[in-house]
Amino acid sequence: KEKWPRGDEKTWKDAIRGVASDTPTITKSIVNHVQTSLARQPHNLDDLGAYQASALSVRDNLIVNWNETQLHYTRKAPKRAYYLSLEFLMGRTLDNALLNLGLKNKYNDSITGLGFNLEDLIDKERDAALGNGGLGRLAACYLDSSASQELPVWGYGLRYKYGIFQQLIAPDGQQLEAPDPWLDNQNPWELPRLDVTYEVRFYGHAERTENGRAIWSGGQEVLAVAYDVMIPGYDTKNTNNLRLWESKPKRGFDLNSFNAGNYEQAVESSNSAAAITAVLYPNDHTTFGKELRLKQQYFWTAASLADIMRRFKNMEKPISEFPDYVAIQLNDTHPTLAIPELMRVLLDDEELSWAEAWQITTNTFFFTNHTVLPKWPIPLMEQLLPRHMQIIYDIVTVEKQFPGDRDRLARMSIIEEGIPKQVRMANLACIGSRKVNGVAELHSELVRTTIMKDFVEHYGVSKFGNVTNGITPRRWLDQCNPGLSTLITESLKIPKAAWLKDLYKLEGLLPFAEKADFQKRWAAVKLSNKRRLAHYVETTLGVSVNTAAMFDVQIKRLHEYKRQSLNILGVIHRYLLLKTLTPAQRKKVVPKVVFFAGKAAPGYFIAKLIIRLIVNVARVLNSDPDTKEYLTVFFLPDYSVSLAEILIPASDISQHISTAGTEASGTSNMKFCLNGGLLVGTVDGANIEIAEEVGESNVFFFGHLTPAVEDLRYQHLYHPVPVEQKSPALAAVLNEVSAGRFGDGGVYEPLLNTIRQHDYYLLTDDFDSYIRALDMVDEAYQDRTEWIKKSIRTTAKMGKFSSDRAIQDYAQEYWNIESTKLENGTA
Ligand code: T68
Repeated sequence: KEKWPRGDEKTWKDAIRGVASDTPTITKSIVNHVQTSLARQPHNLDDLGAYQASALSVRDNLIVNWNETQLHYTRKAPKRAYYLSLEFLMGRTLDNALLNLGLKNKYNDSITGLGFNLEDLIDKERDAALGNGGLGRLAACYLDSSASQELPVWGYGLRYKYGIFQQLIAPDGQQLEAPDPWLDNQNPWELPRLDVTYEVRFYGHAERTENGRAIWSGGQEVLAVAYDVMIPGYDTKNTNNLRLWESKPKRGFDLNSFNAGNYEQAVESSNSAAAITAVLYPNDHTTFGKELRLKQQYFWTAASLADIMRRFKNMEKPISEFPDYVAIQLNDTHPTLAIPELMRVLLDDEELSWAEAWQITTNTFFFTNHTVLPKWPIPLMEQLLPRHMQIIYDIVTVEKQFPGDRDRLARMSIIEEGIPKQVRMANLACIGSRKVNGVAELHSELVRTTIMKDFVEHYGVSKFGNVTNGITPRRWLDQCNPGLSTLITESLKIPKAAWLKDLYKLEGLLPFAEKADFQKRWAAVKLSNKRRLAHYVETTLGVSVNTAAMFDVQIKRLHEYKRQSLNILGVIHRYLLLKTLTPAQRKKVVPKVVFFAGKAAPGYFIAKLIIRLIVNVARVLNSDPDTKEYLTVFFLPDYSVSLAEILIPASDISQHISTAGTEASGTSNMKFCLNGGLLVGTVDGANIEIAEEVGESNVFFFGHLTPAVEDLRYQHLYHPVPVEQKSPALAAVLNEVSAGRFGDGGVYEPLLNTIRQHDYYLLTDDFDSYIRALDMVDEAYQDRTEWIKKSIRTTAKMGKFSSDRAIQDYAQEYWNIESTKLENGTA
């Protein structure tokens, strides 16, 4: 081996920089970046330039820690876990990195000294929005918790050139979509690793040879290029890695065509390679049957597995020990192709027997179910991935020892008969994994008793667990609600890091719920957060907001099952009631501002119609002189992680009102409660566990329970009862909409018909109890002191919902990995 370092050791050692941790060094580093990295002059530097220079300076610090952590992991060679997710909804990085590094105050001093305002610079950063919603944001929280707990966990995903679309709302309420060119201003938070590349093949032919092996050749080959995103832990030097793949043509372009003068042809193949990671699919819950989507899934799993395999091989251990060093978590069914891909590598490249390969594979993977079950049409799979289809058929043949009747066999099969035949990814993921889990108690129970019932009987119940989701308290309290964070630290009289790393310590707030002085400070923080939101609304929508009113918030993807429709119909009901009151009577009503935000999948017609209704209801209510003092509605366009950070701390009440049994968990419910907002919700997903923690008296539950849902749907289909009979209040609301009170009623007919006809999401069944729950909210809100107590107690009981707890569950019960702390100067 070569001597290291080359040249004189002292020369190197003296020159190697550490983390810039004092104000003069930080200032120097920022100015350096202004001058050299950005090639800009101090006298014409704007906020964007100052943001970029500050970000580059922080990035230098992250790189120092990241390098040392990676070297430390390589030397220690612990078992590692890999989190495969097609989505990482990271949001902004600067503020989070400063807080995790513990350098926010110092950077603030430097930046102030240079004549800028740190909060303004933070606002210049574009969100990294490489995800649709809960599933992608969960992945981001889990990375924060893994690094903060010094666990050797890497994320693997795709580096989409365009993230989730930008949402615009036309004056008539229609959602319009624009691209999200988030990389246009350059991205200081990633390190291009142009030397880390893998070739990924599509199409071609697979020819079986001997011993179950095959040679896969021909087709198209594209290159996967690694980009590394540094994930700083909180209050630790450990800095983990998120590796995102970009697709590139294997050769710049087709030289033969180019030389023959056919330039279009020459660039075509390079375009099709680049297309793979061009854009995030904006459909949550449904994206199947699309060839490009299947290409994304294979491209990403193949590159990630090749990278994992290379790292494992560097350790020079026997291949049979692979599962002792590698655990791979599949975030939903999207990465399921990793299972046949690992089999392909072990069979065709490593030349293992089927039994050896299957043993390794089924001890490596873990599968989390989040939602419905996508399938892939076999003709498409056969064409794109011929070798994987062979392996899937072999898994079907070899693993077909499921006993029982033909119906059960058919249900458990990886292949679904029909035209065309389909591959059931969830069944494949279950059969190929060591353990399967749902994301909240109720959901995991539904996985065990319905979705995977036959598999539970076959494998035994111990293969099927639950890990209730969690959220990182660093971003979702300390970062988004600094006022509350400071109040908590001062009151608990322990260092901030102590409770941020052990969220159960918030229970220490319980006695303060009774103290008048603390209640006052708690309420003052809430009010200042409401003012911050009001200021945002005023600057973006140009209208003023009554901060003395109750703030009621529903922010999530637009979906029929999430029932934003129930909320807006409830708002109309409240409005109609207000209109019947005398001015004197109105004065007794709790004034309320209702906020909505969320994107609809571009092709989801009914979801877009719901947005349109909300916007038009807002237009009518906000300009009605009789009522606008008491009830206003806002639809805030272009919901994002950064917008959530403003909305969540400002809420008095938030709505999580999915039809029972449809929301796997929900995670924003946890964020609101952590920030002292109370919940209105159905008995669904993690709402149930939140109520268990904070006590049912602090949650406003309503609606039918999961076991009733199936029967009610049956009734709607076969014994429908008119809305007028079931809920006269709802019928009155629907009639007002039809009659054109909020613009042309005809526009909304398709939406109203979903309710009047099969009412799959049971709005008619739940409407009256929903209204009663909101009445109880009003009543409780009138008693300000009691309300503040509820708010404090809610925050105090949120310990369970830290993503640190969730990640500990995965590390211990699933992955079997341990913390590997980077001590000062370890590496
Ligand atoms: C969500 N799922 C669940 N899916 O709906 C939510 N799906 O209850 C849960 O809290 C959260 O996962 C975390 O477990 C999603 O967000 C998707 O976004 C999605 C995207 C593409 C394809 C399928």
